[in-house]
Amino acid sequence: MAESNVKLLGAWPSPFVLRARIALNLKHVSYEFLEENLGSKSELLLKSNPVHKKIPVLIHNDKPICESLVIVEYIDEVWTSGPSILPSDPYDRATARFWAAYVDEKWFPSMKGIAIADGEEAKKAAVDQAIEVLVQIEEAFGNCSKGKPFFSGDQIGYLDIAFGCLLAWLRVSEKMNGIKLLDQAKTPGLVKWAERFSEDPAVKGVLPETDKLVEFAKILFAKMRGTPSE
Ligand SMILES: N[C@@H](CCC(=O)N[C@@H](CS)C(=O)NCC(=O)O)C(=O)O
Repeated sequence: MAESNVKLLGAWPSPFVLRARIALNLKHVSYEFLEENLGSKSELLLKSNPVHKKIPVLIHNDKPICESLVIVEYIDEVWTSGPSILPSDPYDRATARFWAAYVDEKWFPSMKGIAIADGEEAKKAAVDQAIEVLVQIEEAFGNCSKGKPFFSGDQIGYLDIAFGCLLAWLRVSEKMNGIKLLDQAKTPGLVKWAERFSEDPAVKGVLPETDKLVEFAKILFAKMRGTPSE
């Protein structure tokens, strides 16, 4: 159904914005995407998210909803005719929320740790630490998916979105550092899951291309380290 009253404030490289986009795609909600320049935030963004001033912000019927996982839950509750994003069972729902919080608290900082690590030794320590986190997520995948293709079962759901939005950045990290984060030996379930996730129709058109993201990342990481980019 076409929705003229749905706007998303975002930016193409943002993994958090991707969560909202995938959720809207899963529910077949059309929306207006407003690309933000984070170096010069729009009045609309500052007015819509005055607390954090961050993207994504979903604006539905002129009302702003902030924080990517809150947005995903909102989309699930408002557009009930599409497939459910959160599990229907309360225990499964609690488990999915637990692991989504783990992704934000552990996996996102791990990737950032690799990006800003200075020197070979620090980089190796950051990569080892990131792999430990991935091994935990691999175990969660086994428990949550119960042998099905996605964390949520037969189709993409809450935890797939929460973790999958960082997949393009994971590939960037692998490419820029010449490392393997997802591999057949330690995370075989996630290797297969990542292929399926990237190919899903709700994801395919919105997951940023690795090479384009690498170019963006070079500039971003140089800024984070305070050094000029090559
Ligand atoms: N916890 C937030 C994180 C959002 C976030 O960090 N967004 C970044 C872009 S990826 C942002 O808006 N940064 C701008 C800033 O920090 O000023 C969420 O899940 O929505």
